Amino acid sequence: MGLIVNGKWVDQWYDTKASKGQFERQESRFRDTISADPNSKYPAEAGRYHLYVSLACPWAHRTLIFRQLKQLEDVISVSVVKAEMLENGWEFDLENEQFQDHLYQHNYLYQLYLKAAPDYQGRVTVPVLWDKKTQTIVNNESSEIIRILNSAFNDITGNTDDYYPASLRPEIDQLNSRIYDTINNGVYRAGFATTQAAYEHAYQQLFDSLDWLEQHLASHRYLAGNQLTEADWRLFTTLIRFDAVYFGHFKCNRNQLEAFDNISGYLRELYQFKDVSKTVDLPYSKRHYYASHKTINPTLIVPLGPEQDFNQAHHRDQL
Ligand SMILES: N[C@@H](CCC(=O)N[C@@H](CS)C(=O)NCC(=O)O)C(=O)O
Repeated sequence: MGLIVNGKWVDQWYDTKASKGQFERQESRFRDTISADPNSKYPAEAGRYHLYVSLACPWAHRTLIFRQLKQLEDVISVSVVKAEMLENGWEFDLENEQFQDHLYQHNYLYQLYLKAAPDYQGRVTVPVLWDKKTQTIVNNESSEIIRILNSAFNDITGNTDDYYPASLRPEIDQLNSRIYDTINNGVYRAGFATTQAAYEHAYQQLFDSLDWLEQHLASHRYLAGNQLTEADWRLFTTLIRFDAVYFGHFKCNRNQLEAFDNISGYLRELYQFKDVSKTVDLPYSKRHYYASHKTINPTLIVPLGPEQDFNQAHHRDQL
């Protein structure tokens, strides 16, 4: 794990000294958009764009879910990096079709960032939304990529499902903000903390939010309104990894999600929705976290448990 400094890859773990042991996520640099307007910089076209993802990463996972829900499998192609992320950051495996860079046969994801912008400085993250035509990164911020996928290709696919409806936007924005800080990024803030105080602070905020969520979901089937929105999908990618990864590896261990009836029913409903389960790979995800973060798990041993079955009945339709 590392970053690009002056055009070169430097192997370095997150530096938390300046922030009193608190993990801080770097702002994404590429922030362009794709639009239905054929005269725009990046017009929506079938076959033009490509996603680079890791199946372990909750932010990249959002984009895979939207690709699935919005029926974009034949419109946007995908390359998946290897599960392990070690000295060279995200890598491809040239020997294995499943984990290849299908466009350029790169060995490492940082080579793609340098191809897009030789002056790029900083972390090399997934997801990346790539334009095959101009050979650059359109956007590497998942919260924006899912909004692009939510609407820009509607004329091509005919799928007009809207996960960010205008009437619910203020509510969705508010939910996203709390859930991002305390849950999505909260588990990382607990896991990557390097002082006891920073860990405890993140842990408290996380479980306060999960307690609130458990209560909210007792009387609401979904987070906002009576329909699935992006707020649910953004939350889902953290919840699905919780018991298998964050509970142990990131020390988010007051209790497992299994212990929350409403949250775990909700989680099963989302897992069973359409083809979402196709985007979930927990063995790969476990391998990524446990076998990459040497500072947290020096033996790199990947635990075998827990046994989980997200296909059980969820009973959420009674709400
Ligand atoms: N803001 C980004 C964050 C993406 C992100 O942090 N991805 C992680 C994987 S879960 C990553 O690639 N980390 C590599 C690194 O930080 O060096 C987004 O939401 O798209």
